[in-house]
Amino acid sequence: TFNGTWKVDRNDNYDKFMEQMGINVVKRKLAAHDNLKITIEQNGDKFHVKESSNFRTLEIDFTLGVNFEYSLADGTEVSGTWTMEGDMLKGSFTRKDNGKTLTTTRIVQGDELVQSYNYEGVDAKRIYKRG
Ligand code: MYR
Repeated sequence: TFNGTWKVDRNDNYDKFMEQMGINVVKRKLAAHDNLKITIEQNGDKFHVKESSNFRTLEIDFTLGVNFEYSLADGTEVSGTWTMEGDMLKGSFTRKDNGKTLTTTRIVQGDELVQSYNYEGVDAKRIYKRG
């Protein structure tokens, strides 16, 4: 289950990924240590996610398979969907500024939540622990 509060523990190739996203080095340095914490509440195909970091706090609701809008911490607007494939959440989000697609997955592995990201050929991961 995805339910619970998750705190980022470590990143894998996240700097390169953010660079591919066009984020400048100053913001990347801050984002690498953003203290991101997400609280996930799943009820069937409905999700409520609370996000807090050094940049902001926000809450978002989405339903699997239903398109929604989201703004990344740097203000980049995307729209897309999460779907569930087996035990994995799969997200596909299109940037409004350039039409390019960011894909992401979430899976619980042992006591960790692993979120992977892909944008224009660059893969990254952020790994969370329960907190
Ligand atoms: C949520 O489930 O937490 C809300 C929807 C998230 C959709 C987009 C996730 C991609 C975030 C990428 C951040 C990378 C910034 C360069």
